[in-house]
Amino acid sequence: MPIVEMNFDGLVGPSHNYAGLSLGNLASASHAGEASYPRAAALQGIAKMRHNMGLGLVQGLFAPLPRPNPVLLDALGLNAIDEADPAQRRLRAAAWSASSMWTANAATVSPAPDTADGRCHLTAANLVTMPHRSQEWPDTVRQLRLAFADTAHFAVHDAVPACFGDEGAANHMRMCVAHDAPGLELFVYGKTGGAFPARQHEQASRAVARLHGLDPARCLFIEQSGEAIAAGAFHNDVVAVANERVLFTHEQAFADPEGTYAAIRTKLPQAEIVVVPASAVSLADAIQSYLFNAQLLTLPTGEMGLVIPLEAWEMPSVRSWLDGMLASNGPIRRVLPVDVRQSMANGGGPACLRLRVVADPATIDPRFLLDEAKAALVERVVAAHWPEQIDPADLGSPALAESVITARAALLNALNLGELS
Ligand code: SUG
Repeated sequence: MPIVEMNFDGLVGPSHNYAGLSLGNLASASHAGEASYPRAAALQGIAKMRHNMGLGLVQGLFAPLPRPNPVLLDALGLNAIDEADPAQRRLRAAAWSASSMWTANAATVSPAPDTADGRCHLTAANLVTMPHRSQEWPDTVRQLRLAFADTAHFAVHDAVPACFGDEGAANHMRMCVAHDAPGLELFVYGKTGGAFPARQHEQASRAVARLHGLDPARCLFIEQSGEAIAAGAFHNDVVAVANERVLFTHEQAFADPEGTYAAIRTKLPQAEIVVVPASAVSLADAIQSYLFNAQLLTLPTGEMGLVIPLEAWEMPSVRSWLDGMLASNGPIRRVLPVDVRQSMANGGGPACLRLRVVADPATIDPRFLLDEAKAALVERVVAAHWPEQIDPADLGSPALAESVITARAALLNALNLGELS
């Protein structure tokens, strides 16, 4: 079977909530303290997966990680806290975060055509900049080693050391003439010193490239613009996305846009770079609408489609730019809006919710691949077990903890994934 691009979406976990934990993520900050709707959130995510399967694409699924996380609660001495202390409550909220749903931050993936040993390499992201995300990687790597257990085709690496922050595929893009051809891997890092943290460190990106055995001639290390980070682009995938020969980017995404485009064109002469100017869509509108946090997909017809959040479709500046693009003769031929509002309110659009893996589906543990019957099964588990609503003040409630733990156990049981219990 040929190697193809697959998208592995993280199922929204039963503890999905708005605790405002992510400094520099404007959506997370602006929805802090609101009630969340885990059941509706997970159903929205499954509907997106079904939508993309309906386009004729291979879809995968990752299970939520254990929450509240007993390892973090023990390690930080949070099993009995002073409820009057907001700092302790905030730390406890970290252990409840369902942030592993954003699988674009699970790992960086280099497909087999790019690597020295001809295997697909995955390095789990350490996510050290945000405490609530730094707890993810040991459980993430466990899941990756199960899904990609075939060591003839995959190598799964532990996260790079915590001295260098790594946010995974959200700060990595791959360009190529076709998914199964050797690619140009673009690593985007930030420089510290701005109003918000720069989460991706250049040395983490360089370490990942070495671990994956990439050819230095087919890698670019690109500085993200400080302006973009300060405006709320806490990951590069908030302002740029690539697929095959196309890079779709806001003009203020990179510190040196013209130099970046020139370097890409030198290494990949077939590259088509679609730049959205700030005069058409401001950085603020791009970040609020999540236009670029889109899935740019090659459809079975060969044309490219852009799966965007409804928020982007509804924003007048973005809509008029998209209408113009569709009327032109550009490489992106379809725009496909989806509703992931519950995730969006925490800063997670369609692209955050998926990890792209280019490989032969037959080499992947089938329990992680989705079809219509499995989507229906997961929907039934969610409908039966996911809490309908969580108020951030409920975090810490033993009854809620019990129902969240039971919900995940029901899912693992339904998917026959007892190894992850
Ligand atoms: O890391 N939000 C996530 C959103 C991740 C989006 N991923 C990509 N851009 N690929 C983050 O900031 C919010 C959690 C809270 O506030 O409770 C959160 O973690």
